[in-house]
Amino acid sequence: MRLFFDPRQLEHDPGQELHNGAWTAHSELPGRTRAILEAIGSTETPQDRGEGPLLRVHPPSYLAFLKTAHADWQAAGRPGNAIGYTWPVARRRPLNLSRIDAKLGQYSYDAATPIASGTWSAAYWGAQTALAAVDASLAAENSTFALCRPPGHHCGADYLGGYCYLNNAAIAAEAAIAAGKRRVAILDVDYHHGNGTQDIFYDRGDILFVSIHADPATDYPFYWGHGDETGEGAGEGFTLNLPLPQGTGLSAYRPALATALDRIAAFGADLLIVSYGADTFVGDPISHFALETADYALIARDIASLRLPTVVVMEGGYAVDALGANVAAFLSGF
Ligand code: OKP
Ligand code: ZN
Repeated sequence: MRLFFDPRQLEHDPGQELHNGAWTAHSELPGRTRAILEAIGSTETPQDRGEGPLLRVHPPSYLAFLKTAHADWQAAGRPGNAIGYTWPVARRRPLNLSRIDAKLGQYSYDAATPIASGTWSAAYWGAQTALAAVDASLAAENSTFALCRPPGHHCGADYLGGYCYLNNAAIAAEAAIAAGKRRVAILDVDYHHGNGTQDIFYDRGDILFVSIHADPATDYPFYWGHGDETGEGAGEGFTLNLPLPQGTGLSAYRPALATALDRIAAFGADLLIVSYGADTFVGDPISHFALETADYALIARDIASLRLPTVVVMEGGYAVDALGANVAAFLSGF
């Protein structure tokens, strides 16, 4: 299995997040990635495929915002990292906004996702890592791992949130379509619903989105990931959400996985992209499922039984001491 990673992804260090009314240490640390690297051994550095593949998902205005947000924040004399304080919930529409605070509200949906000095570079190279993995999977018709950081699945076409700035899985899916693949399936097995990925492909019939996650009735991102969200227009029936209660362990997880895999098999995908989060682990500090390290090998083997070329894209996982072992167990299933 070829493994891809770019060290520039470590330059992102969000520091703090606003959580439950207080500044707390940010869970999405560079040390997460170092722990994974130690467990999986050497990786390949992606080539630079430029901004073209990112623009298949994200509009130029959003990329322009991301690139300069931290510098704009500093130019406004602000301390720390850029974060919004007001959000256009009603009738959000394209506006030519100049103030950094206005732009932050326009292009984000939460206060957990600060933009630091290294954020753009890290997110850019994370997306390049995903693109390198797709190309390798398509060329050899086998499975690859994209060690992306920061994660991507909460990020929509033109908004950041949930620790995510560029949607790596969506960028990978669009690259496969651009390379001539007709149908791409995305299986999201992070603890949290991949609301950004779902939103990007909600009206698409050629990109299936299937997600197993904590019930949004109790867990972030609250507003999306409910079972009655099934897609719209040409995408009706091409979104499948399988929410599970807090406390879920392997015995309840596996039947949901079987349902997800049946849907993917029926879809007839040419390529599978797995948004993999190890925050379903029993010891995860911000999550509430009960999977064990050894369970990841079983889950991955179930997924691999689809016999599809598969790109595993790293999303969350915050139990840093167990993260390397959890990722290695998952990859062993391929
Ligand atoms: C990113 B990924 C929990 C606060 C949750 C945001 C979570 C983002 C998760 N105490 N805040 O899906 O792992
Ligand atoms: Zn997560």
